[in-house]
Amino acid sequence: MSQKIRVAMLGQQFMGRAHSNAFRQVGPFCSPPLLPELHTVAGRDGASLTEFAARFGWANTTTDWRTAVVDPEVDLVDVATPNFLHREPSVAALEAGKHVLCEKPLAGSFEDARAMRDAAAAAAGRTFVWFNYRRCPAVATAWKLAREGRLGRIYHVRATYLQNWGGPQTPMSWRFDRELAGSGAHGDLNAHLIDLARFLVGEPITEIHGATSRRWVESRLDGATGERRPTSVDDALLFTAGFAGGAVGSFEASRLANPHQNANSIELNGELGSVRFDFEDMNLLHFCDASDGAREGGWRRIMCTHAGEHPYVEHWWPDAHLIGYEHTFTNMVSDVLRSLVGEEPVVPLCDFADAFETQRVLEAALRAVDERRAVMLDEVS
Ligand code: SOE
Repeated sequence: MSQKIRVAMLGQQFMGRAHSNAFRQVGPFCSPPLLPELHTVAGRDGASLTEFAARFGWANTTTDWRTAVVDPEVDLVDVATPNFLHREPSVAALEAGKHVLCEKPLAGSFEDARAMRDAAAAAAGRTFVWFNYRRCPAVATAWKLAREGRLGRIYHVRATYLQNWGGPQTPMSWRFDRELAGSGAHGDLNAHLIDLARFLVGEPITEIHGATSRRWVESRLDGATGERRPTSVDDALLFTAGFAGGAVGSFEASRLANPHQNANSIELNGELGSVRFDFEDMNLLHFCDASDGAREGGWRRIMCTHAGEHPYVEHWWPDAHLIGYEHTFTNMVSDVLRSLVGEEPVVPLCDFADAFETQRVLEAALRAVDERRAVMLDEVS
């Protein structure tokens, strides 16, 4: 019988649903050493919270997150709130001795991210950030190939995260307000790309060059007031980067990139091999082995659906059956629970210190845009 870990989750929107589902699925599918108990969900709107809790199986609700994060019955706090509301609850939970799981990016502002990193360094509890795409079997396979030396020295990284939901018809929300979100497509989407690039290459990004951003939609309808409100974030932000080992990288995030839906894609070209992943075909990894030579060389299409060969597949269906977005969150909870009892996660987890390194890159790119110059990462600490 696995021991329980009692969870309080803050937030009941999209990520609240994704995380709740993961906490519920992890037991039956992944047989973790600890079983999450859905203790308390906190949210601002009491009426919808009751319905949410009943739907996902949370035992208690509260509209006061402060009580939830210090509740002595809670072991782990999951922060699934908008970016401006990551710092306060995370720090309070760490000070109360809890483990903290926080939604990406680590924070909206660099200052908040720094405070969170420092609080984590001083705390007894463990920290984790929901960079869920590391746990697609195809991405984890790419990571293993890179670690086994199959790519050799990495020369190029090409990363694009393209979505199409950010047109003028999309109403105002916290995501379009720089005070609340920190940035737009950049913090939302480039955060994933930077995390994946750092994770796969295994080297820090040391310099940012050639950054530019655009905001095409200047105001949006506020559903609550019926009036238009000004937006203050980027709709797209592109930059180029250099890695410590000499690789170069290009990064593109856009919310107005028809016809892409959730095209989170990354390609690494190395001396010995290349990999390419696109979330819109998430079970597939393209791999090129340079030793195949000119006659037979090219991309191999690897369906990452074989237990024992491809990470995480053994949790799910018989070989060759596909998995989806929600599984990446469950795979992550499985690794978090294993890590909490001292077991190795299938691929490395991201803690606040690691997510802070991604936040430094986000911040450096913002400065590069604002100041129209190259920014070295050692300027950003
Ligand atoms: C919206 O752009 C969003 O939901 C992001 O916030 C997520 O992190 C990404 O995984 C999917 O798109």
